[in-house]
Amino acid sequence: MKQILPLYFIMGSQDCKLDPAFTLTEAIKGGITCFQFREKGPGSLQGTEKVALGRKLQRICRESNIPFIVNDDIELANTLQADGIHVGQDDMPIEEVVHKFVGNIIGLSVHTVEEAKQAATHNIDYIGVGPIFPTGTKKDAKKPVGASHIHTIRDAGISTPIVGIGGITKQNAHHVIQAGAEGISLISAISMSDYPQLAAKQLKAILTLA
Ligand code: 3NM
Repeated sequence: MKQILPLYFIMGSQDCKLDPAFTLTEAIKGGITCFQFREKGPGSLQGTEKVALGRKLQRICRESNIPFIVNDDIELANTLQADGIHVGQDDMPIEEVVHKFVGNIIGLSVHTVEEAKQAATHNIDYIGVGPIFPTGTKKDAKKPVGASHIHTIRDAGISTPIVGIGGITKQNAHHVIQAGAEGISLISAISMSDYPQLAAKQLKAILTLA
């Protein structure tokens, strides 16, 4: 997990300023360590179009040995034989995900220390803690918790690998790592950039310095 989590890029076609396949290819050149396909919310593709884009992006990840994780959709994750699945608190119960998903990586979004404790009792590979900072990408995001929340979760004795999520940019990424997270996960800082490769490279450099 320590190699997979540092620069975890999440994206769906609805998040992209440029072409999704181009954006992902550039982000990989820039040094992302993991990719999550999150085709969700207003403007997202459905049905066969969603599957086709998933396949295309998975192929790009495979060529560069980047883990390909599917957000929320267990059927798609199994159809594509994805490397992992990521679910939120309101998605399918985590016991069911652990039982039904045949790939290897399972990630869960948590907001509170209690949810992080619960996650630690299951076979979860990492937790996504957020939103750390205000985000405009997820319309129903909860109140930002701040980077110190990651410290609080660690102080509660939880050792599950953590990625921070929500509003992370090159200006604030170091706070997330310094608070004890194994990685940063983000959408718009790369997907909305005119230069996704450069955006990823700059974030990667910050991780090395943090
Ligand atoms: N989940 P950006 S915040 C997908 O708090 C997602 O669980 C969140 O997008 C959570 O990097 C978020 O553009 C959006 O802020 C992250």
